Amino acid sequence: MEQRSTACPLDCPDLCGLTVTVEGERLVRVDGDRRGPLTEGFVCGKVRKIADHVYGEHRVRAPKLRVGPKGSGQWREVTWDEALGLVVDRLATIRARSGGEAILPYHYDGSNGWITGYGLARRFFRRLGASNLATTFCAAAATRATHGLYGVMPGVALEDFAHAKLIVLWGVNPSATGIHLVPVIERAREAGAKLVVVDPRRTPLARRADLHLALRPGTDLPVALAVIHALFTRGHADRAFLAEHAVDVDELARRASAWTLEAAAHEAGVDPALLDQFVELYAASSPAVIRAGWGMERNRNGGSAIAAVLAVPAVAGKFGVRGGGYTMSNGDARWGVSPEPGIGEPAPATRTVNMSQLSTALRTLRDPRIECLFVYNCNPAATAPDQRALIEELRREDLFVVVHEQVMTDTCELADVVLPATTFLEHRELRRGYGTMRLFDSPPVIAPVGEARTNTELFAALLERMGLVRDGDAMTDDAVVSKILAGAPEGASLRTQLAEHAVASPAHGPRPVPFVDVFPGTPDRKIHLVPEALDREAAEQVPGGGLYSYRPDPRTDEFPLALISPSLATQISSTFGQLRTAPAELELSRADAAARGISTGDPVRVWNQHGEVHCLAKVSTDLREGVCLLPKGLWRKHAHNGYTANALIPPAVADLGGQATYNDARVQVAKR
Ligand SMILES: Nc1nc2c(c(=O)[nH]1)N[C@H]1C(S)=C(S)[C@@H](COP(=O)(O)OP(=O)(O)OC[C@H]3O[C@@H](n4cnc5c(=O)[nH]c(N)nc54)[C@H](O)[C@@H]3O)O[C@H]1N2
Ligand SMILES: Nc1nc2c(c(=O)[nH]1)N[C@H]1C(S)=C(S)[C@@H](COP(=O)(O)OP(=O)(O)OC[C@H]3O[C@@H](n4cnc5c(=O)[nH]c(N)nc54)[C@H](O)[C@@H]3O)O[C@H]1N2
Ligand SMILES: [Mo]
Repeated sequence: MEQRSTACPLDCPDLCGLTVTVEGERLVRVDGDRRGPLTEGFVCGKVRKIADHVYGEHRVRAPKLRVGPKGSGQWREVTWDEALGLVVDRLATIRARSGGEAILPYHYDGSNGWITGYGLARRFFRRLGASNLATTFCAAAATRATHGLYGVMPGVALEDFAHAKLIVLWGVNPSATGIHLVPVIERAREAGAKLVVVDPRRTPLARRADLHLALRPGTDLPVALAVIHALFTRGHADRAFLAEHAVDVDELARRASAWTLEAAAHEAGVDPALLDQFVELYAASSPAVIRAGWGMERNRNGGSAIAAVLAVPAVAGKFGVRGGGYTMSNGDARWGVSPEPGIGEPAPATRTVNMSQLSTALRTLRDPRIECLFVYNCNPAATAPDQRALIEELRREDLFVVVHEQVMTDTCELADVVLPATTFLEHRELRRGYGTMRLFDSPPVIAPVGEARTNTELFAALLERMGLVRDGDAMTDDAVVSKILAGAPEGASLRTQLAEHAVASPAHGPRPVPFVDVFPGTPDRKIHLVPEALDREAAEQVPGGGLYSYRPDPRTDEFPLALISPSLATQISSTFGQLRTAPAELELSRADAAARGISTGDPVRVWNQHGEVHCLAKVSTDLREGVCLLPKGLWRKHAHNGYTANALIPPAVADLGGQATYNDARVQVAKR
């Protein structure tokens, strides 16, 4: 037995250092270590059981070619040489006949690293002249809003929540999605901090909160604007801070004045007295931190909602003290290096396809139509919107689908070629946290399973076989890491830190205090409360509107219930879904269940104009009336008819960033 150090690059803010026990190059046990500030030696339940993922029956161990009709589950195992030969042949034929844009690379972040998430795949598809992909499943609206207001600037360090006197969890559920923040919140509470949760459902932390605003999904924008309006009109705005650090103050105040607390409370379906309490508590508390999450960006108003929520600490002047301000993505720590130099190829001026509208792109794009979908780090058949239409398109015999994967996902089942991929325990990765401000260089700690190859190995082989390699190209993980770290002055300090500890902090330190140690990354270093670019972009989506203009609830008499799909504690999106045996359950409020004669355990159907899901019902006391829930990340096998929440999600985008609107489904439910 031997213990080795690595880090967990799964899509989670916590970014844990890991101690991995290995016997004969095989994984025996995974524990959290203490190199990062939050992990405190414990690892989440998902990663503790990762051996079931690495060695389980669903693992793809060798390349496979489809032999029967699409989706029939008939495969022939082949050598890498044969599989690569076929892929290269098809790509070359499609490119020669229809142009590179007929090829669409399709990925999100997989394990969130700079090597597998970026890396040689980008170089390969750029050199092919393939279509570009806008990666909009997640954080697209949030990133646009944050960067519009603050530029690239890290927020409050998660470990500094311990200093806060008020913690506001706004559209975020750390009990499932970043558990290492929970003990920090508990410690702050023991020291007297108050807790507010803004979430349509009673999350585990909402149950313990001092105040829970159970608003209707998609109504964060009027609520945040009403809070801003009240801060201004009640004399709680920090005029000195705003004069020094912000622009567009009057314009924000003017736009916010459209919403009184009463009007916003009515729209959100909450008691106005609770909103009033929130304003007074927030104004009176310091340090006060708003932890903004991604639950509120995934609707028609998502971008403006995030912008309005992030404007709140500016208006109230909550920055400048440790534990005060906001936290959105701390991926905005100033690392001074980026993955781009590892690729060495600029993006071509080819067309861009929005990944959240894949069903529409496959159905309607012409000149050229998409003939090849090359999927890696992603499971769109389970995670993309408009699932029913998408699966119809993926079944097309004239669409060539390649999937590089660790396990036989729903997307693999619809592929022509499945190529076995390594997990993060089997390859090197460079990863910076988007919660904790650390950068880990995590080495492989076990031998690759079966014939699994890394993303780098796969795309290096494709570059070579298609004659696309150029002098000086980094072709291995090690060479890519060297190029990334050599790329900037800060690289030298990072290289030293990583060589010594395999973990590094940014130059501003791991716990910068906003407006003391770091300032907005906008050109004038000020907060732009109504950025022109965002205003213009929002106006394109909301005719006659702009930033902070509200689109009302899309519910109709036919489809009156809002369906949300928050994260499961047991998975990361659809990752690890193969290990879930429990069937899909639709959670309904007591009132909505009673109105339909539905009890826990009843088979139900949930439907709208996009699709239909057959599953079991669960009556929940944690949901407000008018809201139902099917979790994100379920696989097709979990529902009785092979469709998940994603079959109910419209292929529409939010007001900013082309963001998917996962929480904008409106549905009807009945007993089956
Ligand atoms: N265990 C686990 N951890 C994860 C993930 C996972 O799947 N499982 N996913 C990772 C990824 S990809 C991400 S992006 C993050 C996401 O992290 P979070 O943002 O915490 O994730 P969600 O569960 O999507 O949504 C959070 C909360 O938003 C609420 N919500 C839904 N609609 C609204 C709304 O309109 N307004 C408000 N205020 N709240 C709303 C939901 O009820 C939910 O409790 O977590 C990461 N960590
Ligand atoms: N209904 C609903 N759906 C949602 C959401 C929602 O709120 N509601 N939220 C969305 C969000 S926040 C996100 S981030 C997306 C995520 O959706 P996806 O991007 O599809 O992410 P995962 O479901 O985690 O699937 C990632 C896949 O990549 C594979 N993988 C991991 N590492 C590697 C690697 O190194 N190489 C290769 N080749 N493969 C690898 C994993 O095995 C896994 O199957 O889902 C979105 N889907
Ligand atoms: Mo995400």
